[in-house]
Amino acid sequence: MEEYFASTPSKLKTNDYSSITLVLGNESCDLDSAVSAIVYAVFLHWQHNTFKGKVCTASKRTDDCKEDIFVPILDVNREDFPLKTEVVFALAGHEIYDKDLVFSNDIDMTKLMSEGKAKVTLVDHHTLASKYNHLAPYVTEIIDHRPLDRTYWTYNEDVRSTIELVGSCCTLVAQRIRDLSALVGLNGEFFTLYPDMTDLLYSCIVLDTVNFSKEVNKATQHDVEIVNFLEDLLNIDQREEQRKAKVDRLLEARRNVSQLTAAQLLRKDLKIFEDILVPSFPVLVKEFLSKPDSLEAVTEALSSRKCSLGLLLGMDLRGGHQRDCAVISPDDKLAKAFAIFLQEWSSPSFELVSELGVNHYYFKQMNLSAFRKQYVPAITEFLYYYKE
Ligand SMILES: [Mn+2]
Repeated sequence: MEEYFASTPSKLKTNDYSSITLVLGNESCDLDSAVSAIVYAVFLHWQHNTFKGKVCTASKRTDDCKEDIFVPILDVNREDFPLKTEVVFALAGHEIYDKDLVFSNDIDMTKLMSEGKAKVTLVDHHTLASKYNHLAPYVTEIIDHRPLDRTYWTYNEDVRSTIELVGSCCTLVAQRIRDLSALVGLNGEFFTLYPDMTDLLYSCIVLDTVNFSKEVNKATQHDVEIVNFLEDLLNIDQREEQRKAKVDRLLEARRNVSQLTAAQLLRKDLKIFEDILVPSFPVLVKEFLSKPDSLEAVTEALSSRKCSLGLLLGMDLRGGHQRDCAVISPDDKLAKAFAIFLQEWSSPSFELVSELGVNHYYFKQMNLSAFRKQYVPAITEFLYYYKE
C-alpha cells in the first residue's frame, strides 16, 4: 500500500504514465464512495503490476515502458475534505491522508480525456453528475448498489457493469476483487497483501448497514456473506463486539466536528432558499455560536452567497435529544420579523422557546420531530408574503 501511495500521485503530477484509469466515487464523498474508489484503484494497480509482461531496459525507455496508473478521485474539493469527518477518520486510521489523495478540483478531467489516454470507472453511482456528462464515452466499468436507472445511460455498449441492490457498494467492490482474483488463481491474495484495504471495506459495510440493523433494514444476504469473508481474512474473533465497536467509532467520528472551524461547519450541510441561508449542524447552535468567530463566519457566508437572512438549525442526538435554532441577519428588523414568524408558525408548531441573544434570535426547539424539511413550508411562505 505504501508503494502505491508513494508512486501513483507523483506519476499523475508529472504525467509519467502510458494510460490512466480514474476511479470516480459520487458527489457526496461519503465513506462508501471514498473507500470503493480507493480500494478498487489500489486493486487495479496490484492486478496490473502482477500480470504485466513488459520488460523495459534502460536503452528502451519509450512511452511503451511507462506504467498504467489507477487513480481514485474523491468528488469533493480538497478544501472541503475535512467536512467529511468519518472519511478523514477512517482513512487516517490506515495512515492515508489528504496529501495521498486526489480530489476533483486537483485535476482537469476534460483535458485528461482529450489526451486520449484515460478511462473511467464509476463506483457508488451510475448516473454522472451533470458537470461530468462529457466523461460518459470514457466509462468502461460501473460498480454500484443503487436501483438501475437507465434515464441517463449513454455509456458504450461494452461497458462492464455490476449493479446490485445491496447495503454498501463496498460489498460489490469486494465481490468483484474476489472474482477477478479467483479467475487467475489468486484467491484472497489481494486482501491478505493489503490488510488496510480489507479493513476499510469491512468498516464501510458495517457502517452502511449500521451493523446489520433490522430497523435500518439496508443489509442484504450478500453484505453479510462478504463481511464474514473479510472477517475470516482479517482473523477477527469476537465478531459481534468488533462490529459494534467499529460502527460506534465511525458514528462518533461523523458527529465529531470539534476540529472544524465555524466557516467549515456552515458549509457542512447547507441549503439556500432564495436569499435565506439554512445550515444544519450535527451539534447544537449554542455550541456552534461558542466557536471563535462564529458570528463573523455567518456574516461572511451571508454576504458571499448574497443572502440576507440565516436560519441556523442545531441538534444533539446523544442521550437526551435536543434541538435549537437561531435567526441571524445584518438587518435587525428583518431578523426580528422572521423570528416572530417562526415562533408563530403552527403547521406544525416548532415550539420555539426564546432565549434572546445580542444580535441574533436564539431559540430552543421543543418540537423534536421538526427537521429542516419541516421548516421549508414556513421559509417559503415567509419569502412569499413578507419579503415582497
Ligand atoms: Mn453507497
